[in-house]
Amino acid sequence: MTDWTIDRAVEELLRRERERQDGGRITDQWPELDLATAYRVQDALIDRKRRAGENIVGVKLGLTSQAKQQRMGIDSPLTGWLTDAMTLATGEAVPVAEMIHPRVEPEIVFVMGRRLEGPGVTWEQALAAVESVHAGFEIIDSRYRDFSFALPDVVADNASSSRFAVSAEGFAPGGLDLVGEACTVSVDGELIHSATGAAVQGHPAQALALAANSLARRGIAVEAGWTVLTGGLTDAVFVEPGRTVAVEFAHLGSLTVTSG
Ligand code: 0L1
Ligand code: MG
Repeated sequence: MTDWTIDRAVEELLRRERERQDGGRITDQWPELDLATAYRVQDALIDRKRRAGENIVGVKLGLTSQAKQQRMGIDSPLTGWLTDAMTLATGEAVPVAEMIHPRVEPEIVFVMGRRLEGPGVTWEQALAAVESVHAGFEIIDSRYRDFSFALPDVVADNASSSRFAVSAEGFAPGGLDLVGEACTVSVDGELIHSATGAAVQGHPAQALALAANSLARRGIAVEAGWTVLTGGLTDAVFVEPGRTVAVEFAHLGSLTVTSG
């Protein structure tokens, strides 16, 4: 019989984040932690942050591309919460001193024009609810040693969320080929990864539909005005002091990641 509870898991994950200390998988000690309970941990963790003054500004998808799924050894997408405290302004350096082992990954980002409520949302309906499409990146910073986790662990850990940035310029979805949209990730000018929007569930709007449909199981809708990160197109790269990561999209624009 385990002595782990939702509250204890929340405390442990918040402590690791606060003290910049990673640790073992919760599922090693709490093997019965199932996905539904893991999402209750995630929601309780975000409630703690909200009580401390943070506001929800959107939702993120994770593990929506094969590159990410293969790297993490998990073949199922997941969702997590974005809060205003995670936002990086354009050009703002990543505060690596506040983090454990940050990595950056490129994201196609939607800003919602209309509320989207599952179940049964199709990718076409999802895309029709989007106000604008942006280039973006996410800084992930798992509270687990070496980013090693099972699906319930990473769900409980709010999908490794840490920071994110979104380009100021956005584009109406109608005029874009999001499947063919090309993206590269370079470190100090050296090309490390490339992909197209097809990497994200075949079409990034499929990821948005997936978010709406899976949030609906918890009675939650994707709200108008929310930011949605559709999931890393490529594997993530470490953010290291003194190095510059460039995330460049063919039509959505480019962002630079530095650390400070
Ligand atoms: O730590 C991770 O890689 C899991 C979070 C998923 C990030 C993503 O695919 O966008
Ligand atoms: Mg991501």
